Formats: sequence, C-alpha cells, structure tokens
Amino acid sequence: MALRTVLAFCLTLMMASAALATSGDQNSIEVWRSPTCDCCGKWVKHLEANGFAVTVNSAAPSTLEQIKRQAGITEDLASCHTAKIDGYVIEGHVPASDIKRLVAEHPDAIGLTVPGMPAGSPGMEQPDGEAESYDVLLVKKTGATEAFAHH
Ligand SMILES: [Cu+2]
Repeated sequence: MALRTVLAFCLTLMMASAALATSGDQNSIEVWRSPTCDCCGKWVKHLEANGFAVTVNSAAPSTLEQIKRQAGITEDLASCHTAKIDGYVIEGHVPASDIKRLVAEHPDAIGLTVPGMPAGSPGMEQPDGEAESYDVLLVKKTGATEAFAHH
C-alpha cells in the first residue's frame, strides 16, 4: 500500500472514531427492566427505531427499586423501566425526541420521568388507539419537578 493511501486510511479511521466518541455519550442508553415487562421491551424498540444504541439489563423488582431510589426517582415519580444516558436518568415511557432534547440542552438536573404508564406513550400504544395526554417531567437536583414537555 502506498504511504499516501495508508495515511488516508488512518485519517478516515481517526475521523470515524472521533465521530463515535462524540455521539457515544448522547446515543448510548442503558436500560434496567423486569424480564417480563412487555411495554418496557416496546419502549426499547422505540428508542432503537430512533437511533439509540440500547443496552438492556434484566433486573429483579427489588433491584429495580434500588436503582430508582439511588437515581433520585421517588415512588411518586416512578414507572416501569429505568434508563441512564449521558449522566441523566430516564424513568418510564419518555419519548425519544425528549431524550434527544435533554442531552442537547444539558440542563442541571437528574433527568426525565413519565410517572405511571400513560396509554398512548411510546411503548404503551393501545390496540384501540387510545391515548391520554401526559407530561414529561424534568427532575431537578433538589427533587422538585417541572414540565419538560406535554404530549
Ligand atoms: Cu411500561
């Protein structure tokens, strides 16, 4: 291989790994869920369909509970699955678009939650098309919440 070709190849590799490094933090999301949780699996598919690289961990209910509390998700803010991305916690059926906005805006906060499991949220699609309106809440470091998005 000519030296110039080798150099060009190295440069391409370097650029590719640089691109991976910058997008890695904001695209890689780790999820903890109960192995029997059907809507959790559907939410993971929603994230993958929106370009996230998802790592899924099966966790027993007591472990899940512990992960939520350690992340600052109290019982009234809790839902089924818990995820972490770029230093933030994502609780429940948060739409991928809101996660992308969170990591782009990078607010000083714990993360986002959709408490409970509203019908029609990503992963909670109903066979009859029923959809409730719901808020995505930004959880501040003080534990206070504010509306981040409304759907
Ligand atoms: Cu769910």
